[in-house]
Amino acid sequence: MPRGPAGAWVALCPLLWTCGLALEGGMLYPRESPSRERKDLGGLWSFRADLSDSRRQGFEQQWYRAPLRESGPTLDMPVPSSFNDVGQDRQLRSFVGWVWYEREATLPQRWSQDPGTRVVLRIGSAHYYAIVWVNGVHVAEHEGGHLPFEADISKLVQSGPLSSCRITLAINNTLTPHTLPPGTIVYKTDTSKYPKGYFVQNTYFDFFNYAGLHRPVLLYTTPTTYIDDITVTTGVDQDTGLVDYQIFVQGSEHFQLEVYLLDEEGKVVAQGIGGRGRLQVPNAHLWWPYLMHEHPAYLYSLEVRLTAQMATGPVSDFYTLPVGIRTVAVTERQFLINGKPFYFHGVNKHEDADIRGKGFDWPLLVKDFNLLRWLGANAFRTSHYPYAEEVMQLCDRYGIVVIDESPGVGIMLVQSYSNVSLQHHLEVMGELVRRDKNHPSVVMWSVANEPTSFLKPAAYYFKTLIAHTKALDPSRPVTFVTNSNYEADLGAPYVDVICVNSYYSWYHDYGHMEVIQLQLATEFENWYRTYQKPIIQSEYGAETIAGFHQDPPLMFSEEYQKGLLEQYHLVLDQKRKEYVVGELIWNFADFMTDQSPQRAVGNRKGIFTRQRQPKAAAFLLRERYWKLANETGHHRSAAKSQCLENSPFAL
Ligand code: BDP
Repeated sequence: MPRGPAGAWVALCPLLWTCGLALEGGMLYPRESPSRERKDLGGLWSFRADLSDSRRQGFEQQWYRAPLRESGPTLDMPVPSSFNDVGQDRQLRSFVGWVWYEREATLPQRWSQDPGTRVVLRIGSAHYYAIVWVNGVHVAEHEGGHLPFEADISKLVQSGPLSSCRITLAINNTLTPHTLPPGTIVYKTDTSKYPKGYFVQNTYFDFFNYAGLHRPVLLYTTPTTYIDDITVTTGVDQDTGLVDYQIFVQGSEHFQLEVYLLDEEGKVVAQGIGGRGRLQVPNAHLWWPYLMHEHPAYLYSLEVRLTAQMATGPVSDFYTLPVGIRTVAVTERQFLINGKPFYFHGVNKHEDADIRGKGFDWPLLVKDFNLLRWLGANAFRTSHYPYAEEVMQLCDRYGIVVIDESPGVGIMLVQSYSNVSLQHHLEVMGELVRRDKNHPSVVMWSVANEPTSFLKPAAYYFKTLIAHTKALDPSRPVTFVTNSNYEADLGAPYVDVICVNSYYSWYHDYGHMEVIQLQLATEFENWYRTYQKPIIQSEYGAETIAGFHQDPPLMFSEEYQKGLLEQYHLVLDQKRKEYVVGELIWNFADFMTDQSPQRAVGNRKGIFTRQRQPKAAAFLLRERYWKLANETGHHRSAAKSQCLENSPFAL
């Protein structure tokens, strides 16, 4: 089915866009095991942007048919990385259309010769639309830049004498009113001002539309009868942990499954057989958030062993899933984890850094988690799209609680509420839940950020979307993040928690920090009176250029950012005794945006610079977050056990 306004699409897209495939199978993170191997395809790939006016030359000339270097000049492109900021070419930085990536992979002989081995190509994320060929044969297509997709390429790699294969991807970063996030292509037709065919891409969100292969690309193997998916939900009954599991197998109907739950010492604490069941763990160690318990983030390992009798002999597959036992519940005024009130004190992030853009990078990730723990942050929201799986794994390991957000940011236009858009959004929620359902750190889904939820079609859209998400995962609350007026918000009746963004004394009443307390308190009261649901201050902040100082404070100075935050904190401190259950600063770090007169080389509302150096506000928040943690009564021992001697409250 064609997607988007024909004019824009026909010019940029060679193929008709399909409406996204229904979810088939699981999306378990590829882990090595005695039955599974993996090969990372990170490194240098060959790259070319299709600069032709139509952006279709690559398809017309079938660049996937032969090595890319044979159809023209190529660049070296690192993977994972955005392609935008690694070069010196202005045209490539802001390029809109198809880019081509290619690399050869050499396979271990067994992979290409053993018919009992299944070889899978997995792309962690390709922004935004991707088509994949292996040795010139089309193997996959995927819409959406923030979730993984796979292709079973066993037949292809096992069909000839070759022990290597050529992987080609065409990736298009064009956004339409029906993509997530949405955007539009606008042709500038006034020939007195613009050359013929001139177009720009407009987006309705405040971050740069980085593109490319942003996350790891892997090859991995399983046996041909294999564990395809596992769903785990957990509960607690007195001191007993309950682990409900469901396992999906592909490749054969005749198999046995054994499951073992191991504690952190490797001791089996429960076991079961069959594709579904409940494991009971007496005196279970619960998964607690960071700073809420002296042993936060306790993870068990669920070892799944599959055996099947095939014509060729017995086959085994092994997969180990980390499992945190915890519960989540929402009352009229509280957010409960393991039955205890949880207060979110944390940040909103972006996947963003110098040079690599949105490219996954371990050093950056570890630095960010070290900063979060230094700050005493216990939570973040994946504003405004799903983050890399490796990020979620670290959240599980460190006890950082996550509000897991879909790429539904910038839903502004009426067309973005159409059935086509809704259908796609439902599919994206399906992909997100499928990928992240087993992470104990994920405590709530956020389906969108700041949609125009006062527009009439928003009522049906959000009712459907939220009901669908709850049906996919009944174990977690669902929200979307609003900045509209409490009376006008047509989605609010359907959410479990009200997440509100506000920028008092920044986007209005410039410089007048004295009005923040009144305005914020009034807003909280209005929301709570109307909906009787817990509230999270899901964004607040001020643009701050590191090193700008003004006292008395002026906008953009470090003093102003601090002063504004302090005014918010006064109100938050009153309302958290009632129904406010969290505060997430906008933003963890400065990040790149589109160019505009409002942005001085990106958004500067970070409490850290883009290079992760603290502004004065970071120290203010650090003091506050450790104090908040202290109030739970657990943090002293928690801080001690995690050797955080340098916390302001260390013993
Ligand atoms: C909020 C948006 C966020 C922006 C922020 C800002 O949710 O994406 O970056 O405003 O203006 O409304 O800094």
